[in-house]
Amino acid sequence: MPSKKNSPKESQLAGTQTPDRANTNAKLQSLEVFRSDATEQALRTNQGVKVADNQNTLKAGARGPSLLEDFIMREKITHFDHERIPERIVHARGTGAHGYFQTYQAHSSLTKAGFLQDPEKMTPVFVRFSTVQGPRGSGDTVRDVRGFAVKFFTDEGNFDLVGNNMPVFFIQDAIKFPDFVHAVKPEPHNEIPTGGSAHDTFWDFVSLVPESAHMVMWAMSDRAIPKSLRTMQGFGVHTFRLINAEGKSTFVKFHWKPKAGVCSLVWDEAQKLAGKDTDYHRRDLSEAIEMGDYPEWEFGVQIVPEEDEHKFDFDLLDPTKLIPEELVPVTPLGKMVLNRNPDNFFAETEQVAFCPGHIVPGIDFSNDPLLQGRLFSYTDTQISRLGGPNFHEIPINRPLAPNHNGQRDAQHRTTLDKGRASYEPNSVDGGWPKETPAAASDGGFESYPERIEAHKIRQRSESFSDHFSQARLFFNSMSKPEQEHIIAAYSFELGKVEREHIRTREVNEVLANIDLELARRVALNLGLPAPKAGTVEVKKSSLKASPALSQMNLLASDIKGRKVAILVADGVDGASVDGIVKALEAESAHPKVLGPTSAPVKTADGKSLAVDASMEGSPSVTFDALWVPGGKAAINALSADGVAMHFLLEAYKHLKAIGVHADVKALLDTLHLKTDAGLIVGDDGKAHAAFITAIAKHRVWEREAAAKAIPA
Ligand code: HDE
Repeated sequence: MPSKKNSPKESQLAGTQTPDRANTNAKLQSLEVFRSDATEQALRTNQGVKVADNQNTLKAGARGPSLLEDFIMREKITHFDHERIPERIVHARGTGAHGYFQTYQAHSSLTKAGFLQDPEKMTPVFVRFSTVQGPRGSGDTVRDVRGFAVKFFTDEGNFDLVGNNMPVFFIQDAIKFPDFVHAVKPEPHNEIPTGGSAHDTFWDFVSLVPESAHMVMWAMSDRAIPKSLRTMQGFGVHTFRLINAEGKSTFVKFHWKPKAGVCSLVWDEAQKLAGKDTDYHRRDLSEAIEMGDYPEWEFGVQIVPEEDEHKFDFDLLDPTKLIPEELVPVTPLGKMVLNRNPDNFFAETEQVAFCPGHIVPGIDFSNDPLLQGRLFSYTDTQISRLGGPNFHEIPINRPLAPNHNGQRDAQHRTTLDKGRASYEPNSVDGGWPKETPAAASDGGFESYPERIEAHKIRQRSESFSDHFSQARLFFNSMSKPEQEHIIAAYSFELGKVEREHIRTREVNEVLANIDLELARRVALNLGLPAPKAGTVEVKKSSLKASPALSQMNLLASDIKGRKVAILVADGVDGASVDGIVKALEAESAHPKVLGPTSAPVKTADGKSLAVDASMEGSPSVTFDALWVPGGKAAINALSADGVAMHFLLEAYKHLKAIGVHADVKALLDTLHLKTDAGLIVGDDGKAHAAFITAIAKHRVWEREAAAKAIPA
């Protein structure tokens, strides 16, 4: 369990409170009158009547029939009968958190957006992370793209940046989205598989639609099995515009870079976690916030001046392309900190309604045809999901900025509009509410007056026709272990495809155009004939590799927030446990003492040592690293305990840092585990330091070949 509890108010108000910060928080809190607290309140009906008996239905006699007049029971059951709302068509499984955004400085040369001007200002945000394919109850750790949607409650209205943890997308035109989603969703006849893309219809579609090649490569990479939501990058994907006070437009791509570094699960671990802890990612996020380990991201933009729009060997409007950071580095704008868990999952995380069309003055769209389609889809889908056009009145969606206009009525309207005029212009209400002319700052929203002279046609731009060069760039930018994981992922997924012609098409017509060796290896694993070189002439990318794409280059240098299991049993050396706990806590990591059961164990010197959990209840897949302290009797007990042995073998197989007391060496030999850069034997300060260094490296990649032989 998390140790340092943080009440919502405390955590929201955490940090040095400048008057402005306090104001922002106070303003938010004062607007949150809808947060209901039942402490010391009587149980009442929805009509406010106090309830005397919440245990028994009104009946004719103790053993008689129930009476229709029982309005208390009827109200309660009727409400219950309607508790569910439709889940999101995609991104149904998600989790959210509150926090704030703070700009580093005024970015007035780029944009007039108010929340990007004053470094003292804290703009409240609500973030929802999600998977794409699975339903609401599906596993967190499946191979999938992750949604990364941020709602900024700015003083000038809500800005929703509805992005993903990958910088590109599967398709180029919104009209293909229903086709893509139908293909990736479970097969229609048996609704299998839940949460994944390893099935015929997905691979049928993507092997027929080569524009998906780049994004499929990302989905087969380690990015699709993130270690935690806190270790994911976020991307706005499309090119947007920022507009400054002079009306000057600049193209940008939005980026979120996590302070905790970028890292992933290994595939076997991800699969096991989907069963052992379906809630692994949402639990990690909410516990981190509870413990005060507030996740933090740097917000940045890649900036492309208008005049450079056509200077790249791809089209800025094509959402299947990224701008390599080596060509245009990310300029940091500010930071986002998540510091408050929702009080109510349904009211906040489920009812939050994002829309890429929610922008504020200083931000504008590009003509990316995928983005343009999204501008329609999100509001439309909320109308059926949230039951009408008033979803902006649901507390979590309400802007902090006032929102007076002539829109009235419809289902679930909660605002009581005063005045007679629900039209504009009017004279009966003094003309209010009135338009605000666009201005350098604080003016009304004005679209960027882009000049367009064109024919009305259904056509894909020729500049969107290169589908393989960035997929190749991505593969070439990966480290050896990352490339091996990609090969394994294609082999695993295509191995689940029943129709051979689909497997063959993906290998010969897609993979062979990306990289012949990749295609050859996958073909070998599938028992297909060796593919010939691809027939598509692939544009030469100006870069051989983009190091910014490899997660190996994106690790954090510290071990802050990492979870370390310490295995104990009766007879453990108490001082040995103390030593490692102190060393880890000094690095702000979270050691957890695990015993054979949840009961305390006896140390070698007869003291009682409380354990945080049992090894079975907190399996190795939920930890970053493992330590086995000294104490001969304890080591003997662990050696005879299958759960403990499995724990050790599995941590080794998943390439985690392991530190053991010298007395455990014999056991390592029995299990055929060889010491390496991440398997440290010793119990002194030097061993502790080596262990901490190994944890910071995240995985012991050089162990991967040896780990394959481990049956765990
Ligand atoms: Fe979405 N998407 N999407 N999408 N999307 C939805 O909106 C859609 C796309 C993304 O946590 C839906 O409220 C179309 C790209 C996220 O609530 C729906 C197209 C990116 C979320 C919808 C796309 C995204 C959604 C379902 C192609 C990354 C979850 C429920 C034109 C930049 C937001 C809802 C949350 C959700 C439509 C493509 C990200 C159906 C038509 C590209 C993070 O409206």
